[in-house]
Amino acid sequence: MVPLSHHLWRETVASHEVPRRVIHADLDAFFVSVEVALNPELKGKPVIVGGRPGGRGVVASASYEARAFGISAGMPIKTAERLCPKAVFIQGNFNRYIEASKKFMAILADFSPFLEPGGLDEAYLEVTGFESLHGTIKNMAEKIKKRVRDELNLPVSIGIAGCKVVAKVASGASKPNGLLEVPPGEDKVFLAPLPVGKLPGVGKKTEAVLKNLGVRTIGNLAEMPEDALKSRFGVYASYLWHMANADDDRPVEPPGEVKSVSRETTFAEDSSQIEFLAQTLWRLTEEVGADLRSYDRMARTVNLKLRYSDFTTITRSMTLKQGTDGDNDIYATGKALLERALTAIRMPVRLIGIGVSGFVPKSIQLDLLDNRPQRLSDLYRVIDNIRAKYGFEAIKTGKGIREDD
Ligand code: DCP
Ligand code: CA
Repeated sequence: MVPLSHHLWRETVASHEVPRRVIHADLDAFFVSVEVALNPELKGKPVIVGGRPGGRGVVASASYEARAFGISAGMPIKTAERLCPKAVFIQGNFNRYIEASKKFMAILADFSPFLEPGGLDEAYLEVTGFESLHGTIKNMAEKIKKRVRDELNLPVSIGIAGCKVVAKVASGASKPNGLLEVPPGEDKVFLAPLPVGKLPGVGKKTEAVLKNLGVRTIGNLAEMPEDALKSRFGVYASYLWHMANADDDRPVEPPGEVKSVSRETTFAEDSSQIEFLAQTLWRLTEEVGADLRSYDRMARTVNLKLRYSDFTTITRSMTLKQGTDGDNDIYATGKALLERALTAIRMPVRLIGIGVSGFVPKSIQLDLLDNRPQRLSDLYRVIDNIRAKYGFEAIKTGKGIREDD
């Protein structure tokens, strides 16, 4: 499905006066639930994922059975052990959670192309006008819950409302393993009686300040004059007040596509030395190339940025015939641009930067006579992998060695 541009789509919906519907889905006791899914013996027990027992770590996730003992995320493991000595303590495995997260997001993406992850285990879905596909939005939410249960063996709570903030509060209010729909037009009355601490963004500190102002419920906050909040909360006041009033037209925004990659550095001392500038350029190019390859993209345009000692800043770019993801190509183009710029403006340089843009899909180069591009691409991948494991400094290629090394 090709997603329509969000604006086009929202306008179409608005013209039909379909009430806006937003889903917020959040996995229950995420890290713990992944462990329970792998080891069903843990089901129904107080389980805690966090640092080693007896160690200095904190609780990352606690099962609802553990929460009954007063255990919560962020609490030192030692305290949790005191509150519930018989709890099962698990150190956890982050890779497992990443895997589960990917599968969870993939299921959600089957229900709406307008998906905004809010972390590993939660996401918003814009589902306005999607009723006809599933009967009702509530049916749709039930289907999501069933797929997450059947395919991942994980419990998920879902809130449905007319805006993001209310959908999120609703999913929280429905936990664990809940489903709560706030009917169209009732967002504000739903929020009003809830304790103000339930509003996303209101932490313990804000809650205490609000309490001193006599604000206990979200409804109390909604009724405060916005100006009275400004003196206490500054720019944050307006956000809080609008959220409390369920006045939230923030769109569900899929994560932005990366359109360019660049690196730059400012020197301790300005320099006009071509060798030094070129070495720096190579070092920055390697980082840009690694980034580009990590996105699995090729780029056609190479951009060079220079700032001179008098702070004049120039950018120069060159577009190649074909896309590349190779450090050598990017560097050669960048260096040509650098040489040209240095001849044109004879002033010491205080900053140098290189970047690529104009991304094109990755194509395998089928050059039968010359497989050099493919071999180089393979080499860069090997280098990227080693650096990902051992750090960028683990491998240094010839051109990047600086005078001070
Ligand atoms: N997390 C963490 N440290 C914290 C809070 C959370 O490492 N202080 C991790 C572990 C959680 C995951 O993030 O499993 C998701 O955080 P949530 O706040 O959504 O908490 P849970 O999913 O564990 O519980 P629930 O959503 O049911 O309240
Ligand atoms: Ca969660």
